[in-house]
Amino acid sequence: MTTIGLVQGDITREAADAIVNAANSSLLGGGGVDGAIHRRGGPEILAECRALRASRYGRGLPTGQAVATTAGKLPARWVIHTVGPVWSSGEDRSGLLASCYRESLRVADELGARSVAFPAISTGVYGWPMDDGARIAVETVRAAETAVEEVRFVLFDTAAYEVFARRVEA
Ligand code: AR6
Repeated sequence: MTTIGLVQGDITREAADAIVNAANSSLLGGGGVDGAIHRRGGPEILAECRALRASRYGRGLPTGQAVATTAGKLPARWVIHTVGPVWSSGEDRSGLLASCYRESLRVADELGARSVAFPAISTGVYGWPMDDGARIAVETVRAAETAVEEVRFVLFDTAAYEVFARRVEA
């Protein structure tokens, strides 16, 4: 049984076995969560990302998939990088967003991680509406078959926290 917790704050401050990065296919950094993780985690994370690009992911990490690196100086053992879909009003990409949560938990299981902190994937630069992003996040984690004992959603602001809280209570 996986427990779901909610925290308002900066995910780079969370102590968990693994924290999830809302990355892009390049794995080479960006803004939002991704920028904060590389800034605070230090150059070791980027070095492992570059090595992944030079080996398994020559063409980048596909949307909906996940891969782990060290967490560098962050208070976690691993960063699990996943690539959310860009929001589209014309096309339903929710399967890809659900896949980010499912695949991140699968990677966490491979690592032996027991606690995982997630941001609200795709709800920033990638434009996904917060309420729908929260619905997919909570439903997918609840349905996942995983040995992860604790999933914590780390929401940047009060509004996002309240949206997630309503979905968790629903
Ligand atoms: N801690 C927790 N949540 C945060 C933090 C933080 N430090 N910073 C932002 N958020 P985003 P995406 C929230 O844009 O939409 C990057 O450039 C934010 O308010 O980080 O998946 C990547 O390189 C929002 O609710 O990720 C990609 O190119 C949520 O985290 C692209 O952005 C996700 O926002 C990915 O876009």
